[in-house]
Amino acid sequence: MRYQGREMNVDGRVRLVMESALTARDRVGVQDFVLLENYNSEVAFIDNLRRRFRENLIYTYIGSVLVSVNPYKDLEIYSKAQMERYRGVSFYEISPHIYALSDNTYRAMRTERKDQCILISGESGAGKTEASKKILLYYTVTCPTGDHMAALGERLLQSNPVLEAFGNAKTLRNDNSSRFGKYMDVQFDFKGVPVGGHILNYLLEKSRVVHQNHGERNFHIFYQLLEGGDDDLLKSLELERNPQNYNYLVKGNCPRISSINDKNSWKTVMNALLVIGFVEEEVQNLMNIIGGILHLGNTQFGEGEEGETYVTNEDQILTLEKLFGVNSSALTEAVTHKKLTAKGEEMISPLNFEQTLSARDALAKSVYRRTFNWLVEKINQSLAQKDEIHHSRKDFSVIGVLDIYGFEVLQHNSFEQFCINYCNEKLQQLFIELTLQYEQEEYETEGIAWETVQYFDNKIICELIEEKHKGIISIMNEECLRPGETCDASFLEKMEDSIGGHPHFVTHKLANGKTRRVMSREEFRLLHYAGEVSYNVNGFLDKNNDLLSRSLKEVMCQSDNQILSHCFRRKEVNDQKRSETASTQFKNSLMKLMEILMSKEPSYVRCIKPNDSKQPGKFDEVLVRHQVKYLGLMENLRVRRAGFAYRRRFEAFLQRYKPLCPETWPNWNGCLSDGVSTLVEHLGYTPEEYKLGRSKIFIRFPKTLFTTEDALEAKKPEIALILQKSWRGY
Ligand code: AOV
Ligand code: MG
Repeated sequence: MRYQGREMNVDGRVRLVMESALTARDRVGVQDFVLLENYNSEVAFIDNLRRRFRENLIYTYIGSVLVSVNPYKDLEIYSKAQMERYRGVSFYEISPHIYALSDNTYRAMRTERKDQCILISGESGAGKTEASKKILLYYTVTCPTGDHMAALGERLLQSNPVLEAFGNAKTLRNDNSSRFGKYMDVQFDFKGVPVGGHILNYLLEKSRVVHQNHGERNFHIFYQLLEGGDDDLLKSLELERNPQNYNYLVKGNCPRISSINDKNSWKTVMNALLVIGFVEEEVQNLMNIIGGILHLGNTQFGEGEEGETYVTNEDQILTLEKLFGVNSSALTEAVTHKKLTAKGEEMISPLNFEQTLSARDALAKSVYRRTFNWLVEKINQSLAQKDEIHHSRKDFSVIGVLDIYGFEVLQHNSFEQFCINYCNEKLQQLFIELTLQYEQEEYETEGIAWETVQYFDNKIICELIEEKHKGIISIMNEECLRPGETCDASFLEKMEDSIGGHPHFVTHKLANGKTRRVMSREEFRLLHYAGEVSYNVNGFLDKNNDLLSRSLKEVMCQSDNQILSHCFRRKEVNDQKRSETASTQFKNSLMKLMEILMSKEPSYVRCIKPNDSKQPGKFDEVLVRHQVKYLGLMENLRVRRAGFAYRRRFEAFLQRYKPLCPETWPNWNGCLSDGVSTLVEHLGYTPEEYKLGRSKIFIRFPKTLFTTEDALEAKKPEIALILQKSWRGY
């Protein structure tokens, strides 16, 4: 073997690689895209990703942004020993890693005393949730622990299996797809010890409780319970083991998946609940609810001569009486009738068959969503700082990790996909604003002339969705609130009337009054930043209204099950005010989220999905190119380079390269900027190769740096000799 190659880091360090054939750079590519010779070429960009992916190097930087490609196999790069390698080491000194980003963020929080956040984005199945778990693991393992904080780390970690059991499900895109958005704060005291945590959750896709597309499943917890729950528990819940016996679990026709072991997961979840501090009674109540939902789904109805409905399997309702802790006849009445108040008088009128089924499903969805929120609340209580007096708000800093549901295009897209994709638009917007803004600010503060880079700003799509009065959400709300007969079709018409000409909105109607034949009359299409998605409007208004009848709320708030009585409050029943629509609530919670993120120093992980078949080793170039495009990675790189490939504070630059110039070696006693000037002049840098800012040197081309590094490498033996001599007292 002989020395043939090397891998170079951005700060110029060279790792010698012994190779027999290819040079290392040929084989593994560059670890930071800014070092690509041809940084304008998408081909070169993707080629670099592919080379690295082939070598199991799934991480690559664009400056400080971490790009990650899902390997779809376990790589041995997440051990404790690996964590130690990255601990306290400068970002660019060793190969890119999620641990490097985690460590860098942690150190920035400590040294700059500024709250940080890590934003993880990418489409469904790209690896966001896995990344967020690795980050959390890194902090719980490497951060110092306080007296009672070892337990906190464990609780932080254990919150994941619980939330995933209740909030994740198998979809066509991902066997463990997050069906809720999650923002988790980890709070650190002044010594850098994690002292608390807090989770904000966003819009759970609750429609999954009652319906799943073919090839998809309900939330994991249902299958875990049936597969893993012991005989006594199942008996107490009157459940059978076979998921196919339950209406709410059969729709997707895929009860088992090879990548998931429900039995083991059940054990993990039960243990996690224990660690977090759930008591036995709470776990029993929780399972009563999960079992109850399955029984609710199996409740069947008949239709009477007058069109009224009645329950045909009374035994299910009796089981529900036990599990939900509610009165069975009150429940039956509330599912099959509605209460109306006319002229101050309360009247009861029967629901027809369809209405009864949707009342039943609305109850199941509402119970599940509220229980999920209760879980998050309980976890938050367990993660809250115990020592409130010593940790007033000023005393601690925060690292927030955002892991949301990724951009999603399905065969049939509905209200849920609309919300998920809207959320992704917002996040992309934030990325655009902050990365560009940050670069601009840095050039401005350093007094460097800035060259504008063209990029697609998705603000126009965000506005199309959320703008007051004119946006899709406003139009949808108006239709929901308008008295009289409104329906999904009238919502579509309203949109056509008011935003029909928008460049990112398409329906079957063409501007010239003709019809676009390829589109159904029930669809509207949005040209999202990440691609086109056709949404079917059926169900939009109902889902947006998200109404649960007053009678059902009344029954539920009298429940003996303590979780349910906590989730359904009498106050809500008495309150005559109409609650906000689902989309308005979601929009408002996203606005708040954006505020939280804007107040922190952001770091980014951009996740890429290498193929659609969840397979290791397969790099689907078309798919990857599409993601590189819409994530704006090329623009990101161009901005970074437009730009200078490399920037370094004067002292660091001088410290590293001063041996290359007799005037700066061994010490430079003048001002730093003059020292750097003297050094680069001696090295023969031309004016277009570099610029000096106020505190940093900016180098335009990677080649300049490579050459300087080569020179340093060549001089190393000589420097070592001099140093040795000086130590020996020569
Ligand atoms: P997502 O969070 O981005 O999708 P996940 O993080 O759940 O995607 O990743 C999907 C699957 O890919 C995981 O279950 C793993 O099998 C595999 N995977 C991802 N990252 C890694 C990794 N670093 N090493 C090994 N395997 C990995 V969604 O939640 O659907 O948007 O809503
Ligand atoms: Mg996820």
